[in-house]
Amino acid sequence: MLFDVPLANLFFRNIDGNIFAEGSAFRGINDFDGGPHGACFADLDNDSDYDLINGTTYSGAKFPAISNIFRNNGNGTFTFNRSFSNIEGYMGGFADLNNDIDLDLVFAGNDICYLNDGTGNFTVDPTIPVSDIDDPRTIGFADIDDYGDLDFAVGYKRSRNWLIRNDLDSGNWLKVRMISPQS
Ligand SMILES: [Ca+2]
Ligand SMILES: [Ca+2]
Ligand SMILES: [Ca+2]
Ligand SMILES: [Ca+2]
Repeated sequence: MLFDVPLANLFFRNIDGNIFAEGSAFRGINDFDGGPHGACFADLDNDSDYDLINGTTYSGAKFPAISNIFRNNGNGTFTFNRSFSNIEGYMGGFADLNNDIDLDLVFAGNDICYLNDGTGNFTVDPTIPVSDIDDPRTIGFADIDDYGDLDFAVGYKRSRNWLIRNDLDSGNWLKVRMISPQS
């Protein structure tokens, strides 16, 4: 998938080996607002299909900074669900931040996160202690302190990078070490 300016928003489906067909209009995702860049697919509403969010980069009369969620109709076409206005960052990332088995949302560089109610509806929740950010680009999640919750890092182009530790004190988790049978 490719989003950029001045290119149109494009969706490429692999139809035969290294042959791709563009089908953004057919799939209902060609009408993004803003200067779209990062695309992230994840199952936001727990119905076993991949939904989509696009990140935006900058605001202005021509490209307002609006990120949109599109839900998968179950057949590879999408329906617009909701927008997020004035969002920092090239992309939104999904991870289960509160260990309740649904995917929550953080935009790279934003100072809030959004918690999922399990059906793909997001509400503003814990603040994220970032400051003096400039041009956030990307976000990645991992349990870096081995406490059973997902922490994350945000990469910036024009300011220092941030590593955010999740101080979750609720929710259940189990870490399993898989050991293959001895032959
Ligand atoms: Ca879904
Ligand atoms: Ca769906
Ligand atoms: Ca969650
Ligand atoms: Ca952690």
